[in-house]
Amino acid sequence: MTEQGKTVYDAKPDGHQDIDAGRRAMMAGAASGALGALLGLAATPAQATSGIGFVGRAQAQGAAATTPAGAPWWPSRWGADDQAGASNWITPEKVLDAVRLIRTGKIYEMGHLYESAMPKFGERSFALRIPGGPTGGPFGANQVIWHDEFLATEIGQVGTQFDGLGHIGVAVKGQDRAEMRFYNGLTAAEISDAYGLKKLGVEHVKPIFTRGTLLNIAAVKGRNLNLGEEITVADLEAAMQRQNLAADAIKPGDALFINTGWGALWNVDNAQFVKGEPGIGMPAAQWCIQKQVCVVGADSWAVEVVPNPNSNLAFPVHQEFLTKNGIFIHENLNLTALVAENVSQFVYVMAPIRIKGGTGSPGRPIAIV
Ligand code: UVW
Repeated sequence: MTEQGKTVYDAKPDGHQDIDAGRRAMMAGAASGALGALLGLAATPAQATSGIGFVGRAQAQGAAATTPAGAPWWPSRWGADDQAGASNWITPEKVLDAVRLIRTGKIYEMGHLYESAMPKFGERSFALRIPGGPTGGPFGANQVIWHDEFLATEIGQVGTQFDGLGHIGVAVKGQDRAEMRFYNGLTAAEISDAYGLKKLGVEHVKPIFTRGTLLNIAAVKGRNLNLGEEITVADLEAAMQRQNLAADAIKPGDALFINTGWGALWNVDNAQFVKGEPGIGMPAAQWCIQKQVCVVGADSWAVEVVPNPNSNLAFPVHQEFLTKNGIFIHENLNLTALVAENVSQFVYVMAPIRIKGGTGSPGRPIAIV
């Protein structure tokens, strides 16, 4: 609803039960393309071709009370100007607490190789070229030669990727950029720019050195999880019990990782890997938020269940974590070595690359025990 030209949001509690008819129309409209098919969004042929979206339907009904993702979520707990989100948890005290988990000094890789053959979401690409061969030289009496690489890619959104706060938002009023809201309520009108985000770029994320916990859900189930299989709160708690982790083993500012077994498809059946995935749903996401974690990661490309069991929703956990709570998402992790050695807790180290205006970061996350 608007009041003197200003949008007013009802302070409804968080949740997705109150999706109105306009929103359903929006999701149905989105379902017309290949992405809609991937997400399992259903649309009648008439809806799919009508172009009826959230704005048109909502205006027609005089609705638009809350945001499509629930009540407004800004200002953030770290202040109205914050752009670092849950990386604010990483204080010197937190680092010293994490260090106590290091007993042997052994380091585990948590990322995959970056290569063009890796599975990629949608039409994303990764094209590496070494011009020349060698690129330069020979020069000087010493005949120096060198190689450079040229890389064309969605640098923060391919392979093992750390989603930043400018990656995901909520279109509150359809195509109105002044009402496309991101973390801290920042709008697309304020932050979007073809040459890099003006705010919420990944350069604002502080280096992360914290306690990490890996919950092996595949071990709880005794099998790798299936496409579209939702990980519940009961699954997370069963994994904690199975791994002899106390109920308070995950502390504020910790990172949480989930092994689904979906990673077994990486570079084995890439078409299946990106078709959908098992992952956490909204109740499990709320569980993570209550634990006040800094990062949630998994051996899958979105961490959350795709398609969502509620066929009206597309990537709601992304919005819940990144947009509303400033919690980072670390995707396409390689958890094989940690799982093989039954490692439950470790130090997690990830310093996102400071790509000015970037939506995310590649990197080489490690676990230390
Ligand atoms: C999207 O960008 C929609 O997904 P992801 O963050 O999993 O790459």
